[in-house]
Amino acid sequence: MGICVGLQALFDGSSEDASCPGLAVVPQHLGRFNDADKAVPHIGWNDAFVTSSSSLYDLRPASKYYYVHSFRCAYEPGLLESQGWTVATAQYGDETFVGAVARGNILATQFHPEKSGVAGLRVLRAFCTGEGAAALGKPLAPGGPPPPPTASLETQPTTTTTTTPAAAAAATAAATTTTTTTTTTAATPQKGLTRRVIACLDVRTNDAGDLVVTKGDQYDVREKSSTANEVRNLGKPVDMARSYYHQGADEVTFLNITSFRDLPLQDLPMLEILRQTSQSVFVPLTIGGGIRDTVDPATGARVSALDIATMYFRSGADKVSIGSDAVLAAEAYWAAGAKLSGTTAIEQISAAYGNQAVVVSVDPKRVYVDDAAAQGASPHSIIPTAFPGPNGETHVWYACTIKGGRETRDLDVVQLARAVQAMGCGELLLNCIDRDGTNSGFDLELIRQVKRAVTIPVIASSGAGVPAHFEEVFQQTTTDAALGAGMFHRGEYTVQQVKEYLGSKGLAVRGFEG
Ligand code: 1PR
Repeated sequence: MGICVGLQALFDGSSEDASCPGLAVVPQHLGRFNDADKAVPHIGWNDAFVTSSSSLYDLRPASKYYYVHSFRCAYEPGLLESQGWTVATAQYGDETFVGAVARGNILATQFHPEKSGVAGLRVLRAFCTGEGAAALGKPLAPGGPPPPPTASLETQPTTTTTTTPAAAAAATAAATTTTTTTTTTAATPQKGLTRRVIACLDVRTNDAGDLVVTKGDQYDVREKSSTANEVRNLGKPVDMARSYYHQGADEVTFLNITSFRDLPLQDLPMLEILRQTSQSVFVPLTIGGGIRDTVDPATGARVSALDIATMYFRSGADKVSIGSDAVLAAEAYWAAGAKLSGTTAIEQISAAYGNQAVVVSVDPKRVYVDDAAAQGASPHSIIPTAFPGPNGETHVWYACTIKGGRETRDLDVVQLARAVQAMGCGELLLNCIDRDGTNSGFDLELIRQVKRAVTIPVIASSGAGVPAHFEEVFQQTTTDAALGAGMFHRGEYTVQQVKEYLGSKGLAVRGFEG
């Protein structure tokens, strides 16, 4: 069985590296997705439709599977089938590509079954039990394929989250023994890539030494209502991640928000959080915080960003997210005349694990300028804004910050985005300090500006307060995904409610299969 690049290795070869032949088990060549009209890598939940009405390791037409890749086998109708392969396909933009192939005892999937929730676990079970091989290619039972889930949002558990730590703990405990309700909206699942909804957990140690999920207002995570001014505690990371998985979150992101000052090597609880989460949460996990070259203060040994990323991957992460270090690397890139050094964390990690494994988390802040200044010789990408500054300024540029917004740099988001894409970053997590925790909606002007600058996928983040904000960002920008934090942590809305809302507006979403 081959998964993702494991499928690709079975082919003749790939334009990814012309000098490296494949195993040639499947006689076709792979090429890169065309990024003229869509973001590449292709990241998210898409179909695996069997091209014949026959069985292929329990793939189901109403299910969605998680893909993350830049290279693909373009589907040529009938070609592989004529050689005895059973084939499943998916569509991205105007390209139809091979999502899975099987013949004899060989199964290869371009998607990640281990990250595709219950739909993916069914494929693994069919492979491991031998049932998939035994049924391969046989006509499906009379009545067609196994009955599709009742809705594009299927049977889903509901959970409650609340604001106090004690109640949050009770609620997250309840998440493991959730009440099940059946959703009956949006009866026809939509084809193609779905809108990704991501739950983000900012994690840090509180004053009592416990690792907690917290949430800031414009990055300030300390309670203002109490005299103790303690770190806001919204619950336990693993329990909350599990709860969001059951609500249908398409990905879960952990940001270790104080690791710019603490070395993750010594942050074993964070690694343990990843290990525990990946045992029961079968969607992609991203981890950010402290990924940079550093020195272990205990031993004096140099630890590379690649070593730290490797540690995170081995603990269950699928992607690592780089914040502060990416800003410094981008500054060096432009100072060197847009030349790659080959030594940055982004370059090293993407060379070892692929572009799709490297996310850059951006923490930009609005800098207002008036029109006259906008016409001047500023090196920054200045745009008009519908939200004037405190002195009526009509234009804005977005300055990158480091160390959790504590330090503002003379680098704008467009400069950062272009530099990190050149270095091999596969996706941008685009926060906005001005909107963070405000519940006032995403900064659409920022998102549009960054989307225009790059071809890699962008995750819109900061400001979500109601499900309509997700609809707004998907309808009014070309963002590839949208992320929420506070509205989920405070129990105001569930991920499921956001998806139901998007579904009711005609946007394709993945339903949770329980
Ligand atoms: O710089 O590589 O060590 O990474 C540190 C990481 O920690 C960065 O990704 C940075 O964004 C994050 N971080 C640092 N300080 C904070 C903080 O809040 N004080 N959190 C922080 C960033 C912002 C979002 C948040 C959205 C959505 N969190 O991820 O989840 O704004 O919030 P909302 O929906 O409630 O508005 P490094």
